[in-house]
Amino acid sequence: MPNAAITGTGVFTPSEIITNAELVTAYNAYADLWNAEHADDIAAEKTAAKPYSSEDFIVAASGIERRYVIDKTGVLDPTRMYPHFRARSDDEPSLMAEIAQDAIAKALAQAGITGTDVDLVICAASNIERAYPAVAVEIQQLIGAGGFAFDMNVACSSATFGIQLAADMIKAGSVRAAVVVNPEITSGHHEWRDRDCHFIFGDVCTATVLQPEDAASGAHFKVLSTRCATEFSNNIRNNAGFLRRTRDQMEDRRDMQFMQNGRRVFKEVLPMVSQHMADHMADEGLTADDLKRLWLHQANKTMNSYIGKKVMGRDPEPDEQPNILQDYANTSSAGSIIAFSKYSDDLVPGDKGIICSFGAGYSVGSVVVERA
Ligand code: CO8
Repeated sequence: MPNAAITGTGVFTPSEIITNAELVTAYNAYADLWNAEHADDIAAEKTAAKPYSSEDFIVAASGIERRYVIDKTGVLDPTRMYPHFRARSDDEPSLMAEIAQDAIAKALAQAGITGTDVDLVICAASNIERAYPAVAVEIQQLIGAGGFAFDMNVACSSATFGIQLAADMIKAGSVRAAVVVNPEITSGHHEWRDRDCHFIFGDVCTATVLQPEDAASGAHFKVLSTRCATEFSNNIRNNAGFLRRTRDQMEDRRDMQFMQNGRRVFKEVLPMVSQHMADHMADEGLTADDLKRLWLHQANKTMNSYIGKKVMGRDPEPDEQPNILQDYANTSSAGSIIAFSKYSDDLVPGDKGIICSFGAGYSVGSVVVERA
């Protein structure tokens, strides 16, 4: 059975940045408009006024300082608060496919192969822009790949779950070169009008190329082992879906965007992830001393520090557990892959590390890799 290897990664980063200052100014302007519109109800204590958001809170609670988005004008317009994406005809590449192409081109270049070498494309993301045909099949055609392609969604764990699928298929011999691509356009399904979470997300796309190890032409990472786990929870949820129009209460649209009970997520996911990583390491005969790096899901800096400390048995050095969320915010499934892509070149043959994602579902996925 051939061993699977990660032979290339790529990141598409949008050109537009929203700083916390810009975000808070827009949110507070929206709150002023809303409060003026509901002044009578607020005065009669029928509803509460919307309080202001604050930059200090955002940095202290999350570690996030800015985020990239595909369109900032729509997000920052207090009368709108979601992006403007131009309508596309069915004959044009969809937006997810377009950004996927960019990330995939970079990953393929690093792997030293072309799209025609690829025989599996998995588009793994926390929202897919249409039901069918699969965006992955569109991407397959755009990059000139053969074989087959499909979409999958495990929210923040989509990338690691996709990597496990691709690695298993490579080991089984059913594919020779796989691309797992994560176009995360979170700005489209985020609720920018909710003070509790308006600062959390950003847009990005990551791509990972996997091949049998003997096909790798340059430096690569052996996939030593993968592990995925899920446990049902309503604490991170989005109710948008095709049955929506069959129901009567169409006017309530808040639950069609990202919703979470952040405190409970924080409390429940931390032990789940720490135990998952500890079990995975123990089963692979690995101790903290064997690990050079942790590339964790990028949702919250305090959360990552806690997990890093649990796994390493001490506070990890910054270069042992790189964070990118201060610049990118939470990019759902792409976060751990951005960290891996940007902070793995310096490892030397024999160095080991773990890519780990966690989020809605709940879901947690870990990939143990070794530099070769
Ligand atoms: N400005 C000022 N004050 C605020 C703000 C704000 N923006 N927001 C809340 N506050 C106030 C609250 O009102 C509260 O005030 P009080 O104490 O008077 O009641 C106080 O600050 C504390 O509020 P919280 O308890 O909510 O704050 P926390 O310290 O818990 O921090 C976090 C909030 C940052 C959200 C934190 O709970 C967290 O990070 N939790 C984990 C989140 C997480 O990891 N979620 C994973 C989601 S991602 C995922 O799975 C992918 C889903 C699919 C992608 C969707 C893309 C759109």
